[in-house]
Amino acid sequence: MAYHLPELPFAHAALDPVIGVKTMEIHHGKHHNVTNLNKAVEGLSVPECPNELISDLSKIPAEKRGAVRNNGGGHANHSLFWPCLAAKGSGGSASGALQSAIDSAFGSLDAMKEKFGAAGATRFGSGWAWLGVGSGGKLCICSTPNQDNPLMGSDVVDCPCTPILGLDVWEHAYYLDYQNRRPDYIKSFWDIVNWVQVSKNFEAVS
Ligand code: MN3
Repeated sequence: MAYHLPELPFAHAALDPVIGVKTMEIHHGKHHNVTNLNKAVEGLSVPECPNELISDLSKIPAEKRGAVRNNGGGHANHSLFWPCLAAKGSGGSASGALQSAIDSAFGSLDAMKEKFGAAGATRFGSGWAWLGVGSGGKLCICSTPNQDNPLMGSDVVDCPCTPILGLDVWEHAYYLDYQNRRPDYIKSFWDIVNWVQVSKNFEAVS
């Protein structure tokens, strides 16, 4: 069993200028790397799906758990992230079901964006902002440090849920394009969200 780097569902230049070609080449080609994950799980019987792998870290031997948390989390996070992006103008809009869930949880799409943006902007250091489906099927927003994922559960994260949209707020995700201006990156991110994919992710959980 070896994990593989998923192909990008678009060209490296497709997201320019929101995310530039150089950032995409380095981010997908270098930072999203499964080599250390495959080393960490060598000899273990592990599920093929990275989401399943990170959902129960207690199954991983203690001496490898930290490496699987970091590298498995990174693989799961980026594997969700790439398909949630699309060239400006091509991402469509939220399905009726997703829009209703957003309205009921946050009041409006704009209110959701504001809360999500704040989660990403206030995450100290490296991490992710998430829109996820929590207990009772209600949408929630949170952020996690490093490569933690809300699927890791309440032992690891303070916002257990199933993410349907994630935003990488590590500096490697935006520094070439925005330098220290993380809030500008987050604001521009909404121009390249693939709402068709996010709606599919929502349906798969609901
Ligand atoms: Mn990254």
